[in-house]
Amino acid sequence: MDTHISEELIEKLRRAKSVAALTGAGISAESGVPTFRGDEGLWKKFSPEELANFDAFMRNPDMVWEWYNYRRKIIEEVQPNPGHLALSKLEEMIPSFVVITQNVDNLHQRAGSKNVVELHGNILRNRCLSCGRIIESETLDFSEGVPRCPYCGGMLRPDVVWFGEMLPEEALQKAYRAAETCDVFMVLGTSAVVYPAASLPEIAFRQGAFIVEINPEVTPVTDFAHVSLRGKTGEILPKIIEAFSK
Ligand code: BJW
Ligand code: ZN
Repeated sequence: MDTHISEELIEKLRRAKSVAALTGAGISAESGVPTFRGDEGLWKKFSPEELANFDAFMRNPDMVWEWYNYRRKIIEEVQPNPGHLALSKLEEMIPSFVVITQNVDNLHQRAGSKNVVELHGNILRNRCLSCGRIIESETLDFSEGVPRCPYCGGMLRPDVVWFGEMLPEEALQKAYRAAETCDVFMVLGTSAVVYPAASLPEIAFRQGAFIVEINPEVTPVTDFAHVSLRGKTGEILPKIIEAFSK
């Protein structure tokens, strides 16, 4: 596995005015949060495409809620790992730094990152299908099945983005702007197959940004990344900080 941190990479980061980091489930894997794809990522043999869509929710809301409750419980019990913490340190070292995350687990914020763009929502929030109000997770009541809105009695759903749904407009615009203007674009722990997030590394590459990938596996980004580090973000990102700080 290539885990060598080159002088070129550190030099690019030192000179960068603007850095964007796109993160996926892999960055939270070392905290103990399951990823989506691959054998270990599947929940009760369902793929994320089968669970994370509105039709599946309407067909079987109890099952989809069971999946989210299972995941929320894990997320509440785990801690940010050295990968999350390294990104919050990088934010302090680089003039403009943004984390663009596909994760809904809040771990970047808990690690201290301030400039976080959430592309796929947040599992700690819920939304009423009838009146659109946002309801925090602590107040949910599952005693009679699918939780209901305390204001209008409508069905509640997690405030996340499912397949076939639009991403939050402001978050998406911020992400595109960062990809279009950054000097270095980091792709961290994502299989980079879900759009439109998966288009961001390519947009950054086409405008001339230096592309750095960290992932134990090959992804579609590997083809055009300037540097592909084959390892875990929780191990490699702290080494980058160490080399950067010397
Ligand atoms: C480690 C590690 C360690 C492990 N260190 N690394 C063709 C072109 C363009 C678009 C489409 C298209 N066909 C279909 C579409 C649309 C669709 C799409 O992209 N489908 C693809 C599957 C093809 N996209 C959408 O529908 C999106 N909306 C949209 O496009 O709106 C416009 C539109 C509207 C109507 C019709 C058509 C278009 C919405 C996508 C929403 C995705 N939602 C989910 C669920 C979010 C809520 C939740 O969490 O429950 O988002 S699905 C799931 O996948 C989740 C993730 O954010 C997302 C990405 O997964 P991620 O993070 O990459 O995880 P994994 O598991 O795939 O990968 C983990 C990686 O980590 C692996 O590579 C490991 O090797 C690595 N790893 N340990 C570093 N320690
Ligand atoms: Zn309501």
